[in-house]
Amino acid sequence: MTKPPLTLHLAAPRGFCAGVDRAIKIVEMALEKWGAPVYVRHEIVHNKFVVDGLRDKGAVFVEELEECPLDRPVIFSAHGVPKAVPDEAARREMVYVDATCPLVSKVHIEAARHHENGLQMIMIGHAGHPETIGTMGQLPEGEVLLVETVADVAQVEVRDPGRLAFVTQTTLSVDDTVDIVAALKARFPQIIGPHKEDICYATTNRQEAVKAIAPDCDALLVVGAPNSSNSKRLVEVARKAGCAYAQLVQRADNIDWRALDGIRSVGVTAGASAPEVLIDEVIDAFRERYDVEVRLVETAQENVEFKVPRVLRVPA
Ligand code: 2E7
Ligand code: F3S
Repeated sequence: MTKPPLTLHLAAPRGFCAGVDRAIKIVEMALEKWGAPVYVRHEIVHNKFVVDGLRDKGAVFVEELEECPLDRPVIFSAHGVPKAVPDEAARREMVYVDATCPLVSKVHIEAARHHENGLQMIMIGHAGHPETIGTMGQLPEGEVLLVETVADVAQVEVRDPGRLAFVTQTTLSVDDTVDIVAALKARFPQIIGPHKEDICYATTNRQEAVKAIAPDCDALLVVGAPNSSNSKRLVEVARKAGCAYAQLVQRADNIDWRALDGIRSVGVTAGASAPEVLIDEVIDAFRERYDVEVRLVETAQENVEFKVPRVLRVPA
């Protein structure tokens, strides 16, 4: 039986970013240095395949520091942690390693600097996400107010409209954030902030690549996890850019083939926490059913790399 033709638009950049790469390497190095078990507070990155692989090597994933024994090392996930977490680990004299993405640490430092200058902070982010919890947790309770939408900006109650600064989550929708920042500046003309926002290079580039392919795709699949903020944003971007059917898939066996019935083109991309093997798996699944022509669409080249410490240092 002949297979129907299918053009597969493969987005680039896609998949692992520099912060994810570094965080995974830190866990692997910790396992080499200290042996198993090594504890990891929260999924090191939001991907089941990555987490399961590290668990097989001896990593134990927990949500709270209290779940870790005092005599084993603990690693903090790439998303960052509230200041109280390393403080508590130090108080308990635990060995800990911080795998927070350097681009998130930069936001933490900015927030602390504004606070020292007496400014109240507004964070643009998603409630309950670990990065938002970690960034807000850099400052005392009440010093960081959260806004998620343009509507929230109208409601937020600040101490002094003349003494405000803002930071953002790194994985937001670039376009939605433009609107929220504009609303903040309209209501609080003196607000201080980054040049645009704190959305990272990887988030920006993956959204741009999706925008480039979405209008040509009958369907678009984003390889990523349901708790992965940056991956969920890629689905939204695809829909907004004109692709009627955009879905998150964890791996090939998640694909709803019936929903794809009759398509002649498909887009494939992956969130920053999804390993390339899962993208290959998805492409192979299409090859089994279609006569696939892969078209790579590269909208940016990435050469960002974050140094992984050669030796894991333990805080004094
Ligand atoms: C850390 C940060 O693990 P992810 O899916 O995380 P998000 O934040 O998108 O849910 O992706 C990698 C990553 C992205 N941002 C890790 Cl702060
Ligand atoms: Fe860092 Fe951005 Fe990746 S904040 S972990 S480089 S998605």
